Amino acid sequence: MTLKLYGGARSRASIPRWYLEERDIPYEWVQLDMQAGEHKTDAFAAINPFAKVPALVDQTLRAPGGEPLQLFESGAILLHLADHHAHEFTGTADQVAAQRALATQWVLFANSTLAVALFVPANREREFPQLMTVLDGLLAGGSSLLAGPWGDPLWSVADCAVNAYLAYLPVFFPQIDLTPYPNVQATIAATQARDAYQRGMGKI
Ligand SMILES: N[C@@H](CCC(=O)N[C@@H](CS)C(=O)NCC(=O)O)C(=O)O
Repeated sequence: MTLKLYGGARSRASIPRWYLEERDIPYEWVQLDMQAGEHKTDAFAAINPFAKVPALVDQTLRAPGGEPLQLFESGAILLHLADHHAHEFTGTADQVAAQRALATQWVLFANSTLAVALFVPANREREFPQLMTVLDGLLAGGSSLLAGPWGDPLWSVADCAVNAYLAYLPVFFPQIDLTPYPNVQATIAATQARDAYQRGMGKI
């Protein structure tokens, strides 16, 4: 298999796994037993020296040293899959550059701003309502965050990155009242109903 995705149960590796399932990209899933410390072995350190999942080994490309490309950070993996394997950014060179820039913006927003607002309790109180209010407006009508005249108007790597975190909300924070954010609630329901989400991510 040319793509190997390393992950663990209930880990962020489900996010790139969802993307791979959504785009029908063949891959091998390597589930590490993190309880048993399998992510802390020398063998895995050769793939991600920081001993965290997800990590991807892509045999279709070579790193500068000649070895197969190895990537860590879920956002970097998502953007690589979208760009190189799903060919998600299309059109003229300028359109591709704009789509790639916007996709990068949303993936970094999801993994830094949104993730920190959700998972760091102090930030959750301070930042959560403002972020949710803006997202709720942007998600009105069930539109893709990268909807536009080019690209897939229905679903994109930006939606994968952001909606994965939104769908974490009822799982990890069932006490948070989402009724002030009906479009976020609808997005979570629509996300959970996607077949590829259930295959890739539903096991969290
Ligand atoms: N920013 C990283 C976070 C990676 C991360 O913290 N992964 C967790 C699982 S969700 C992990 O491997 N933790 C194991 C450890 O820190 O020992 C990403 O998005 O990939």
